[in-house]
Amino acid sequence: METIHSPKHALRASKTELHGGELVTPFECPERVAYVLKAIESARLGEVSPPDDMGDRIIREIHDAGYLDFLDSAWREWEAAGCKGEAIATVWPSRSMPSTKVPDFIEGKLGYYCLASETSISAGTAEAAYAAAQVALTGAERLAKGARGVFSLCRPPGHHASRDQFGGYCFLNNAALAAQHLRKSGCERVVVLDVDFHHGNGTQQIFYHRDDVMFLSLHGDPLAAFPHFLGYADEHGEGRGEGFTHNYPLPQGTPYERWCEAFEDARKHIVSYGADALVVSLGVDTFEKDPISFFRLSSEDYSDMGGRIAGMGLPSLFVFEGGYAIDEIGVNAVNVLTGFEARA
Ligand code: OKP
Ligand code: ZN
Repeated sequence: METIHSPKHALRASKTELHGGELVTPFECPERVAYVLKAIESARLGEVSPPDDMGDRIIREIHDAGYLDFLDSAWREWEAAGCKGEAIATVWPSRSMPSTKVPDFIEGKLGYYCLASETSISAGTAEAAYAAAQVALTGAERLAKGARGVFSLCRPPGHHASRDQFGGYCFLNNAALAAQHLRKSGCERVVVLDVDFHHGNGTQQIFYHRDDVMFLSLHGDPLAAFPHFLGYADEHGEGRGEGFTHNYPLPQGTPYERWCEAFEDARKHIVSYGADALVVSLGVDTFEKDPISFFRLSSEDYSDMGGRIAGMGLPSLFVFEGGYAIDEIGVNAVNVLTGFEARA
């Protein structure tokens, strides 16, 4: 299987994550990609190629223009305001002050365009996010040209990024961009299956009113797990999108057997939808040793997961999302891909 990868991911090297009331070194760090590349080599998964520059046409279809301008200028404006640390949102248009005005000053803009404050904006963040988007779009293009399986080794991740908000380590929604590119390249129906431990709130929001992209997510119950405010079982889509969103919130300690029951239900929806292509938001933070998550999958389980995904018989693009147990992150991710290839 071909991997698409850009060294520009390293431009995203934030030094601070607001975690437990402290500023810690972010879990979502550049070393994650190094470990995955090492595992790709050890497993002889296949070629690692740079992305093409696919431009910003699809990015502008998925994301809000004001939000994209904000991402481009946020770091400059933060520095110009004399701030010493990285850019962290501190005030929001929240339930009791639901303004839709976009403030002029960077402090207000940050709150307007941010959905969770653990994620700091640092120098180079926008450039890295743009490179990750190109990695996703290039993978989608390979699929559109006939590939059976492709791995877009995106970093930073994307599935928490909505049309106009960043957070949860995500800035541009790589999986949504890939799905949209597939739609514009001849696929009538596309499925995004999100197997990251966290609910893909951004992807759900982006496609919530659409029937041409089905979104399904298996994740830690939002009552207990980030992002807390989306990802419940009663969210099924709206308008034309009614019936095209499916959520599987799962409890603390979920083992692979329980995860598979949810997967099999999701599989039935995917198969009866009659999709032309599948985008997998591939996070491996469902791993038993993940430092910020609470499922119990083992390294071997990921091989089986890849086989099950292959069993649906769809051209599949794997878009990398989370996974923070970095010693095992590479083996776990690559196990999904080799498991896919063994049964594809
Ligand atoms: C990104 B991805 C912990 C709360 C914030 C953010 C998790 C983002 C996960 N103090 N956690 O889905 O792997
Ligand atoms: Zn995650």
